[in-house]
Parts: sequence; structure tokens; C-alpha cells
Amino acid sequence: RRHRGVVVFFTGLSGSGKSTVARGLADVLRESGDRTVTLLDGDVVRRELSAGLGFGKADRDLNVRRIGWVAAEVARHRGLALCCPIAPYAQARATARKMAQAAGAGFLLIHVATPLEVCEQRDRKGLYARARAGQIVGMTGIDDPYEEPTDADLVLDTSQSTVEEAIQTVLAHLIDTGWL
Ligand code: GGZ
Repeated sequence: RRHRGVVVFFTGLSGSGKSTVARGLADVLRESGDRTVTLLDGDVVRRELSAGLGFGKADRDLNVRRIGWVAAEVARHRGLALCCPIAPYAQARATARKMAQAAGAGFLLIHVATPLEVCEQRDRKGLYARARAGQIVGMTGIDDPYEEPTDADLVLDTSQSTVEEAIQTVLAHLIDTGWL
């Protein structure tokens, strides 16, 4: 497995800590490892790869499919791809897994299962408050679905650990399973 590419796919609510953990993991891997690391960060993807897409189901599915495809191509060439979209729909996540596997790569689904109450308390962008006030419709976890994964390879909760601990948990899992 060690010489094959791998996709690490974080899923979870807005504010759950996906990006923070993924960015921290990317830093650690870049410092210590001998593999190329590609971070498909949510903000950048929405600006560059998925510009113009919204947050209805069809657009979210298309966004997640694009991310999954790019990640699979990175991993096909033995790279390590980190993705962190909300990816609220199980079927779109399953498609991402299939695309990685079809590229001969590994795929790890990491559910960042920080409770909604905590994400809402953090509310870094004020989106939850606006959703509660009815100024935004279709906010994941408020009035839009998040299908809890039943096939996660790892479950994290950034309200129960530090970001550093979460990063170490993912690293240890990648090493234990032979992907690093
Ligand atoms: C959820 C939304 C929404 C709605 C804007 N629902 O915390 P953020 O701000 O930076 O992360 C969220 C991001 C979600 O985009 P993704 O590409 O990850 O979503 S998906 O996988 O479903 O395609 C949030 C912001 O965009 N945002 N409106 N209605 N999050």
C-alpha cells in the first residue's frame, strides 16, 4: 500500500473543524513525508473548481463529484489528496470512494462528527445565526440534510480533542493501515 496514492476525505458540518484538521495534517505531511500532498480546500474549490455552484442538492453533488474526481487523479499518480467538503449526501461520498478505488488508490472517509450545537456556537462566519433568522435557506444541519456516514473509517470530534490530537489520530490511522 505504501507506494500507492490515497484520498483522505473529511466530511462534516460547517464549523466542525474539517479544514483546520486537514490543513494541519497537510503541514505535518509536507514537513515529514516524501509524498506530494494536495489539499483541496473548501473555499478554494468553491472559488476555482466549482465557481458558480450553489448549495442545492444537485450543485452540492456536482461539487463533491468534482472534488472526488480531482482527488482520484492526484492519487492515481501516487499523490496524497486531502479533501474537506461538507459532502452531506452518502451517495456522493460513495461515488468519491469508487472513483479513488477505480484509480487504484486508497480512500479514507473521516467523519468530523463535532455536534451541531458546538458548530453553531463557534459560528465563525455567522451563517448559523443567519440561518436561524431565516436569512439563509438550505443551511446544512439547520434546514438542509446531513446524512451521517455509516461507512466512516475514522470518526473525530473536535470538541472532545485538540486539533493537534485529531491530526495525530489521522496520522496514526494512515500509518496503521499502511497508507503512509
Ligand atoms: C452549508 C454553506 C451554505 C449552506 C454557504 N450550507 O464554514 P464554511 O462556510 O467555510 O463551510 C461551508 C461551505 C460549504 O461548502 P462545501 O463545498 O463544503 O459544501 S458541499 O460539500 O455541501 O458542497 C459554509 C459555506 O460553504 N456555506 N452556504 N447553505 N454551508
